[in-house]
Amino acid sequence: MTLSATQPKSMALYHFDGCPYCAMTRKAIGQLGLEIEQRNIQQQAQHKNDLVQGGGKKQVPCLRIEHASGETQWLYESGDIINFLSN
Ligand SMILES: N[C@@H](CCC(=O)N[C@@H](CS)C(=O)NCC(=O)O)C(=O)O
Repeated sequence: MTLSATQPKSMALYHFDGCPYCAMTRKAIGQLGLEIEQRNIQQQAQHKNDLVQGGGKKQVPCLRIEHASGETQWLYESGDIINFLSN
């Protein structure tokens, strides 16, 4: 993935294996050919803590977006994540 000034500085997907919404989001990421770091909240407690502290709730999938401006956004809802990544 090529980054430009208008694109996010970095992104990470908070997820876990048995979650169907996560599977759908991971599949879309693969189909879009994007390389996004995946943070499994069941495998690493730190990821779960970061998600709850940063995003405000323990719901997955959630895409953590670090914008070029420095602002951090926590995007919940598989549909919204896929829409965001598709644009
Ligand atoms: N509408 C949401 C549903 C996401 C959802 O229900 N995720 C479940 C896991 S499959 C979850 O995080 N539940 C809260 C919890 O496990 O504490 C979406 O499409 O992303």
